Amino acid sequence: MIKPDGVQRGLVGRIIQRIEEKGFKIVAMRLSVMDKERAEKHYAEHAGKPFYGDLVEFITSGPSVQMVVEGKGVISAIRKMNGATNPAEAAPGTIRGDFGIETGRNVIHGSDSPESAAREIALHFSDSEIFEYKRIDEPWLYE
Ligand code: IDP
Repeated sequence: MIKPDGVQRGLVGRIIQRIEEKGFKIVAMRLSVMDKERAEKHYAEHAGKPFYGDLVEFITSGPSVQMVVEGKGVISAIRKMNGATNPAEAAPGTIRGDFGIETGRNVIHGSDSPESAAREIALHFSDSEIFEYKRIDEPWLYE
């Protein structure tokens, strides 16, 4: 997910470009303003933490881009591409390292396990919004 700060700062194109150029396939995508209920479910694991209220307020504050991205090793690769949660600690070359300053405005979210990906995909997309297709470069990406 490209968070509302990423959308407001005009970073959507550059972030999607990184994902596509890496070779990952976008199989679902939407721009929407997340409502409070969906945001609370999305971040349920953080409920009760001191930053939870601010996080829900921020994530619902404007349009964000939700995506389902597919490819071999995609979960760990995207988290590496996103960089450390705190942009101040994120390596240059990562999205947060290149585009962010503070943890509460860290531009992008990526699922951290197959289980959380499945839960988050089900929360944000219906089956009919997720597309199965071949990218023409797949034989040049996979041995
Ligand atoms: P992640 O996004 O790198 O997986 P998590 O620890 O799962 O990091 O935290 C989810 C999101 O909650 C972070 O991306 C960030 O937006 C926010 N967050 C986490 N810790 C803090 C904090 O200490 N202050 C403010 N926001 C935080």
